[in-house]
Amino acid sequence: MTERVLSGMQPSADSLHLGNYLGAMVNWVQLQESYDAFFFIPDMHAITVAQDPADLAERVRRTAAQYIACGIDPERSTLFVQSHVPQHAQLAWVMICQTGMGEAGRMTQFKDKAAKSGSEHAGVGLFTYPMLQAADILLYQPHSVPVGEDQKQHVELTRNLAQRFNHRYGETFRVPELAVPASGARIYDLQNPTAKMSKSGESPNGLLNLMDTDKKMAKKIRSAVTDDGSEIRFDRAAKPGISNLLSIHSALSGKAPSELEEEYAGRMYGHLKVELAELVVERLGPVRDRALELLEDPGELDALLARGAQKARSAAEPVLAEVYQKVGFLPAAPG
Ligand code: ATP
Ligand code: LTN
Repeated sequence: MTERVLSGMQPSADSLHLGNYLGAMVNWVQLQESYDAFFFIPDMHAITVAQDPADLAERVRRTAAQYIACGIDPERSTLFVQSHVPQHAQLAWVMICQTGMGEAGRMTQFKDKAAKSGSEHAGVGLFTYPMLQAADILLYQPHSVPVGEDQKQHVELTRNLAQRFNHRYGETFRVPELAVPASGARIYDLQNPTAKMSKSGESPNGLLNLMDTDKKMAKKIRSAVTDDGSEIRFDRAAKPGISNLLSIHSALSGKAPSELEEEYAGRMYGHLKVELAELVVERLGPVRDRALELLEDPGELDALLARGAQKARSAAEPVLAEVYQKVGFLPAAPG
């Protein structure tokens, strides 16, 4: 039987960014070739911070369109929206009841996000976010969960919860492996190249969006912050700006940074920027155009997501039923 993988990205902006694309999406697209892949849009996670309702619905569609435009094939992979599959919320409750206050309080993403909103104002949803994520994963019994470095702690918690449940109630869950891809590029902010590129970064020019116009993408690359000196060399500590541009180039062109150093020996920063801008536009322009094309027919997108949700529910239903039976819930009589 083909092994299964599962992952998701929050629909918390109008566009995915270059970090999401090179750090995760490119890897997902490859994985669907050899795995039974489940990719979903965690809209329930998105509401752990305030979202405008109309924006959220639109962003879910935009995220789905971008998944597909990047190469996720909805025929081959199961592509769905989290809130369309009620078993996620149902299993999340059971997971919450297995989790200790102490271990939940140690989650660094929770601590960071709670600090940002001022701990008194942080919603309880932020606290239970990792247990919902555990439910997302365990419902589908995946062999592994391809995520970035920042999600490692949540997958570790998921493994602990699976083991704890199995121990308390008898073998039920497969304990998933953590798959942080070694090849997944870590992309930094173009204006502040020691911070990771993120939707919540400080300068809009530091964030390269997949849905940006060609002109905007090129401009952001050309105005990226560079370092003192003039040598084009990969050295994360001494030359964070140039190293970031070389990483992006390397991830897009498939050339190793050392090869690029040779290619750019004796040339100026400006040359690297101009050529990288062309490469980015050449690669991401068609992705954006395809996403926009898909968004012209929201009915078709919704239908496709409905088919994905159906497939996901069929996989999730028996797992939740087993969990309910194991914890001792009285089966509801039919009718
Ligand atoms: P936030 O604005 O909350 O920081 P984000 O931009 O980091 O969000 P997520 O939705 O948390 O995006 O991440 C989706 C996926 O993209 C994860 O697997 C994550 O590891 C990966 N990812 C996000 N930013 C980068 C980056 N700068 N470089 C490489 N991978 C990234
Ligand atoms: N927390 C993840 C998104 C996410 C996820 C998941 C990833 C929610 N549920 C299950 C993998 C598996 C993020 O912010 N990137």
